[in-house]
Order: sequence, then C-alpha cells, then structure tokens
Amino acid sequence: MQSPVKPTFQFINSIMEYDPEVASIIKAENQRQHAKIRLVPSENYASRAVLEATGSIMTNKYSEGYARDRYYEGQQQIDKLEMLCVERAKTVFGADHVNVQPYSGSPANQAVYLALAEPGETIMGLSLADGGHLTHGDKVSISGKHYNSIQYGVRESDGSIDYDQVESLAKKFKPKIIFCGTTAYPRFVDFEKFAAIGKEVGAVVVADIAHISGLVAAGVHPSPIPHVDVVTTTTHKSLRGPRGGMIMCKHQFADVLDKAVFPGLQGGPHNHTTAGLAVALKEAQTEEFKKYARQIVTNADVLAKSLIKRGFSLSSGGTDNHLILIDLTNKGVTGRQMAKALDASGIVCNFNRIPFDKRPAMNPSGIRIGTPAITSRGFGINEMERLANWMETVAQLRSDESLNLSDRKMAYKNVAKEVKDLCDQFPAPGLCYDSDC
Ligand code: DSN
Repeated sequence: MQSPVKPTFQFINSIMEYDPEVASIIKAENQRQHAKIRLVPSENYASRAVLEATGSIMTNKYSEGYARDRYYEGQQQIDKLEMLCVERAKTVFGADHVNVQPYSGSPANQAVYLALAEPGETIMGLSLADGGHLTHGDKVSISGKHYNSIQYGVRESDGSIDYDQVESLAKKFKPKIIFCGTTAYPRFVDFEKFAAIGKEVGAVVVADIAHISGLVAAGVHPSPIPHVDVVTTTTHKSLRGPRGGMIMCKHQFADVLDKAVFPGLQGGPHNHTTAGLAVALKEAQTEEFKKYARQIVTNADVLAKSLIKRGFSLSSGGTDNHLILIDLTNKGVTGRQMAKALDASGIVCNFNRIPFDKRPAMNPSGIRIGTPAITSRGFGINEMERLANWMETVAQLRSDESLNLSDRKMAYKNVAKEVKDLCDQFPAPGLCYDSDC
C-alpha cells in the first residue's frame, strides 16, 4: 500500500496567475478526481506524459490533409508525429491502415457512414436500450435519422447479444453496414460471428471498440481486427489516452475512409491530441499496461461477485470485461436515486437503463459501473470488497424510508469520508499532488 498523499494541491502557475477563476475550477476537479471512487466505465486517469503532450504547443498548428499531402506548409514535425502515431496504432492493434484524426468516437462513426452508405440506405446496430451507442442507429442520432436503421438487441434470458436475431434481421433487410459495438454490455462480443453474418449478406462489418480498446490492445478481450472490415474507437477510455478517436481498417477501405474524415467531415486534425495518443500508444505496448488491463478485468469480476453476494442483480449475471450493469429493482431504489446517493457518498457512476427496462432513460432501473479508472490508481481485489460493502450500505440508506433526509445525508457523508481515506492511499496517475506539479 502506498503512503497517504497530502490533501492539498498545487497548480501550474501560469493559470493561477492569469486566470484564477479557471484555475480554481481545475483545482477543485483535481481534488474531486482524487477523493472520489470513479466508476464511470468510460472514464480513466491519463498519465502525466499523455496530459503534457495533449497540453503542448502542438495545438498551435493547422494541418488539413494527411502526412506529406497537406494544404498548409510547415508540417515537418506534424507529419513525423502523425506517422509515428499511426505506426504505433498499427503495432498495438495489428491493423492494416489507421486514421488517427477523428475528433472522437461519434465523428469516427459518422465518417464510416459517410464513406460506406448513402443517406436512406439500411444500416444495423445494437439498440441503445440494449447497450449500444447513439451512433449505432438510434433514432435521435443522425445515424438513425439519415439512414434506414434496423436495431438488434440482447436476449432476455441471459442478457447476451441475440446473434440469431442479428442474422435473421441481416438476411431480411440486407444492410450496407452492420455495427457491432457496445457502451453498456458486460460480455465478450463475438466479432467472428458478426463477420460471418456480414459476409453472408454482403454488409461491411464495423466494430466499435470504444469501451474495450485498452482490453483489446492488451489481449484480454478478443480482437475484432482479424475478422471485421473496419474498427472505430475512442482513445480515452480503457486505452487511457487523450480524448480522441481512431478508425482502423483493411487496406481496401483506407482511401474512402480517409476521404470521409477529411475533407468529408472534419477540418484540421487536433495535433495536440495526436501527440497525447502517440504517447498513450507507447504506454499500451508495455508489460505494465498488459498487467493493468488484466487487473481491470479481475477487479470487475471480483466486484461483480461481491455485489451478487450482497443481493445485487447484475444484467447477464456478471461480466467478462471492465463493466457491470446493475438492476436495482430488488433493492427498492431507482438507478437515478442510487447514482445520486452514491455520488453524495464519494462513489461516482451513471444511472443507466437495463435491457427490457420499463422505466424512462432519465430515471431508469439501473446503474452502470466499471473498473478502468480505479484500476489505474492501483485498486485491487481487497478494495473491490470494500467498494461492494459501501454500495450495499448506500442502497440500504437510500431505500430506508424511516430515515429522515438529514440523517441520510449525514450517513452518506460518513461513507464519503471512509472513501476519501481509502483514496488517500492511492494517488491517481496524472493528478497534481503537493510535490510534483
Ligand atoms: N459517453 C460514452 C460512455 O460513457 O459510454 C459513450 O460515448
């Protein structure tokens, strides 16, 4: 166990001197990220090296186009950086071709549609209610508005993707694109099966691995690269890079996808993000990162089992990856109530619909939690047991109708204090502590 950190923080002098208002917000957020147990499964702690590269002077340069083929001069270092980043991504994921310019995951997916389907043509994806993403064809997103979106789901019996349904819908509707990817799905995705279905119906299969890209990079989740045509991802979740996106694909799709990103959808790439991503991709090649990814999965599994022991009901009955989806119906609280009670207790997650949820999205039955961030700060299986205990306590406090509001708030504060004491033992990567900023 590491020694406790001091509870005060220093900040980069230039921000403090020039803009104390912004500096104080950053300082407070730094304190929040230190003192809370962060369980939002799409969040993480980027390393100091990634943060410094992302905050560097690379932000000052415009560079529309691709390496050695740009619309502005002065690209000597930018070309070098982008080529280095692309090569590292190819090494980490084994992809034929990589585009590191998408601003994030949604623009990456948007570029895929632009490249591979005409408006009005049919696309398929996992529904948001079953753990997919807005950009996989949800009707409120451009992907569901501009294309004829067919949505598949998970099986009620075991919470797993209904591959039979995917196949029959694909045969019936003959989509141009089948997206396989998730944001709230605790099980392995069978990319090989999706690829086989795509081949059968002549669809391009696109795997969105935004949540699991760190696990794929480390080999703890099966990779889609050998099977599917195109892979999209964000770079800041389990991969622990800066906020950004990537598209990886087979050679045959390289040209059309590159053109869709630029000039089809975006202007100049965010070169500071490319710098941060290059650093993260160097980190992802280390043995330490592989160990980290394995620990993410171990922690999630131990946490899932500890929660089940305490009577929590988990969607699909457990997890294969970094993520756990909890149905709180039997605990007498809604997802929103639990998420807010946990936040008051120093534990941060998001409320989330569970498959076949009868409740609305703004007050659903479940919460979604994950282990990438807490594993980055060094939490292991002992901490998972404590965490499950606190979650049980908070659920009991929130559902206990005999408690008045102020007693309940006081009880949450007591949990938050214990949480902070634990966090003090685990300084998080990238945050500012007394002696190192
Ligand atoms: N907002 C992300 C998540 O939390 O899963 C998906 O883009």
